[in-house]
Amino acid sequence: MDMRDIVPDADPQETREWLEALESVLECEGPARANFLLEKLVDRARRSGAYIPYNANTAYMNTIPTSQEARSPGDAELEYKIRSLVRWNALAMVLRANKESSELGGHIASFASAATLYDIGFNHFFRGASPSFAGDLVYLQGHSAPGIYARAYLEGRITDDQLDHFRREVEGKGLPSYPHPWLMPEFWQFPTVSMGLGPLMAIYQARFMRYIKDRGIVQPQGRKVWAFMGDGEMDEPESLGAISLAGRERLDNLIFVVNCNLQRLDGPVRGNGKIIQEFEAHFRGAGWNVIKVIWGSYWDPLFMRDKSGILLKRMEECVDGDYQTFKSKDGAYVRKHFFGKYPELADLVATMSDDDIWRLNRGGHDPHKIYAAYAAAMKHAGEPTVILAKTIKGYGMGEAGEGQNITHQQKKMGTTSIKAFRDRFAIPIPDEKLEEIPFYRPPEDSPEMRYFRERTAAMGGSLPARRRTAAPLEVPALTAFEQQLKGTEGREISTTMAFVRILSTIIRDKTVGRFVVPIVPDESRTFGMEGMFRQLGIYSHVGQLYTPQDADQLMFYKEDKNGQILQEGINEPGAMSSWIAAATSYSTNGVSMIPFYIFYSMFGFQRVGDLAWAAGDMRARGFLMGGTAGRTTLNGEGLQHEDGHSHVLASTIPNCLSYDPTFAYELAVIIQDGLRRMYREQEDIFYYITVMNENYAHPAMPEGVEKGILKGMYLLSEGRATKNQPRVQLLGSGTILREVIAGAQLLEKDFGIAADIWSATSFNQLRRDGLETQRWNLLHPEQEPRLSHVEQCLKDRPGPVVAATDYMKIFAEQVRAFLPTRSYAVLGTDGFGRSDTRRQLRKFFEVDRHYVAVAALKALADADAVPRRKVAEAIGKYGIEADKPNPATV
Ligand SMILES: Cc1ncc(C[n+]2csc(CCOP(=O)(O)OP(=O)(O)O)c2C)c(N)n1
Ligand SMILES: [Mg+2]
Repeated sequence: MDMRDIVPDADPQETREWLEALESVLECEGPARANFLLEKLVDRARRSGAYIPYNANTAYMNTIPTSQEARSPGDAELEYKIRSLVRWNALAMVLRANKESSELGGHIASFASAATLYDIGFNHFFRGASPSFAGDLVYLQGHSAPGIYARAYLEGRITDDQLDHFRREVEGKGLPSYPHPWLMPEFWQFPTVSMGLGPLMAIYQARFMRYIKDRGIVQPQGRKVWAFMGDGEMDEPESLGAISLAGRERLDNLIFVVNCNLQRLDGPVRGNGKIIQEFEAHFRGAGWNVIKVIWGSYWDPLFMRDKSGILLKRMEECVDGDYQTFKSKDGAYVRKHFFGKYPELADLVATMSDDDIWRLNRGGHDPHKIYAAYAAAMKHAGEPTVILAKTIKGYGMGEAGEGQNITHQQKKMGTTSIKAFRDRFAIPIPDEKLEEIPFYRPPEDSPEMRYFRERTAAMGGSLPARRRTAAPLEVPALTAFEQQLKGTEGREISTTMAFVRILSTIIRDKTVGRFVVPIVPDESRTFGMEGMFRQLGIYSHVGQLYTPQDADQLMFYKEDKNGQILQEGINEPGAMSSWIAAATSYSTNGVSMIPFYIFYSMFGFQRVGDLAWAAGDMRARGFLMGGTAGRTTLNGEGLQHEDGHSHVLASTIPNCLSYDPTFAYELAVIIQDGLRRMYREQEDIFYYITVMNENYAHPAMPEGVEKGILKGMYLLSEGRATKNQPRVQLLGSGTILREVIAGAQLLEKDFGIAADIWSATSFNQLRRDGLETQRWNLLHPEQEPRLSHVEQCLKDRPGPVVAATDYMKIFAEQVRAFLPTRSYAVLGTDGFGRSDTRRQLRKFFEVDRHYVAVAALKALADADAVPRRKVAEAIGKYGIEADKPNPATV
């Protein structure tokens, strides 16, 4: 028999004696002593060899006993009225939008289930920002947005007109579907609608809050991070993936609220199980304080009267599928199918009417139970808290959706349902007006509005609210990077090493150094950054409790309470979430931080693309450094590691600027300008910069190239200026620029062709500039046409254009549209990577110097500038196999 099976009570007399003994300990000596004794008993049983299965669950009841519930000091009746109005306006905005056009969509059922959870938080727990307090941070469930707008409407922060333009943003006054700081930069803080990212980011936000406190950058304020999420959302690996970090780090500044309405979009979350119990086990195992809010106050008297435990037994045996069905029916159904299972249980409710039974509420709809849970969470020290609140999806929607599988998608309601909703929540709108579904805001001097204003003031201000700027930072001038500007004088180093030196310079800077946050997944040694462990320390809230193995070495593994580095382990989504917390610190903490997240470029956008998108939406400011980049530059690591497309992915994020520099001085110019734009000018942009591990000599910066570096292309060197000599324009980026330079030498030496060489630091930026120019020209047909940067560079430079990079051809392809009358050939690394030496890989992918030369000759031959046989001659001379398989497809 499985020990977890429920066994009948073989000796009730003995059971009673044990229970009485326990009760007396609880009464006389308290719960700590009771716990001690219970643990001792279990331990003794285990030591004697008895198999006692581990059970991470407690009974399917509220965690906080009725006798210990903190009581709300608020006016429950007024709060109910206000909450009802918020419910109404949230519903009305979705229904009105969909009357206007059924294209618009929106959600009613999710907020309907969560309204009380939010309301108690806003009224009593979420503290707004003031000069002395930076504000609590609240991650709201994305598709509950209508409810949040509805509250802001009552506050007067959002107008009727705005509510009426929910999901109609193009004219400029509308409201975004979901929380998007990009679209409402003074309102929304956290984009949460991509399920799973909210919980993950909230955990790292709480940890980052502690990091800046431990490092003395901000003073302790007792701020909290609250995160609301759906029970269906918890199936995302991101949602639960970092809960052990929160437990391990004892983040008691973090509170999760999981709205367990038992449903997701298509149907039940766990029809055959109990989602609350499942979560309880996960979170308890991960070291969280778990507060279950399952049953509302109307159940309390039943629990009191039930001496045999039959009620709990029935509650335990029902699965979520049953609970959902009960709430989609009525009181009579619940009497028959829930209570009716056992005559003794049916007796318990015999004197109650069907309406009374129907009124037996769930914990997540009971303001008293929620208040008690939140109050306990606020007080709890040493662990993060999760509140598991049981609710009904579509609460109040009645026949139009309550507890029904279709409810998530329901954006329309018939007049009968609207009327029922109005009556249920006593909304003062007369029958004849119901058709219009008008918004309702009580008069300013009504008791509701006075109370509402009072509560908001008591909480220190309104939420959500977002700060757009922080004090600007005085960033180092370009001259600070003199070492990179003057080149390496023949010494061969990688751009990764150049970057580490640039980073050290910034960290040493007296003004901005302490705001730098170096973030690494388990990869510092790969990038030659291990020297920073000792120099800066790896952040740990507890410091270092052990003597590191390499303590006798110069660069030992130093963990430190004041450590500056965030070493996230093998955890790119976590590292990215830390980066986001730091990159938005100007807004959330009022202090600009300068995060550099250095990662294996293949495990960047490809792995955490959705977080990078969220970072764009959040107006993150910081640097993402894609290390070991380039499909043929990272040689031995093969298919999974060789990145030939991260720049293509980076280009999809509108406010991400990406660069593929070759030389140390380019890197210095880009980073310095990034510091200036993000931290002095406070532009909401972030950078993706690739750095490589190939060693070569770096020249000194030519004069006057800074602007070109930043715009994406500048003239690196000119071909010989002899008259009538065929000429080509060669573009290259990253390490492949060096193949382009070598290719130019071959062309000159072997074929007498002059080549101008361009360093194309950013094809992505060139494309953006080109598109903007094209657009302007389209809309201003009678004005002097403008030239894109590519055209400006190349207009007086004759000959076909050839570009080569270590990325897919589409990367350099992007500028073709801006060279309409020019021949333009592109070399790139389409296809899966493989392991070999750099030389072999570049030959395989057809991006080496020989291919550069052949491509240039072919373009010249097509223009009748050289005879066609010259191309064949080059193919022969350079040993190119004409019929080799296509690297893009093998
Ligand atoms: C990554 C991602 N996948 C899918 C969706 C689409 N989606 C929006 S809400 C939803 C159901 C949410 O269910 P749950 O988390 O239980 O929240 P509830 O609405 O029940 O409160 C889905 C699938 C999404 N927003 N993000
Ligand atoms: Mg749900």
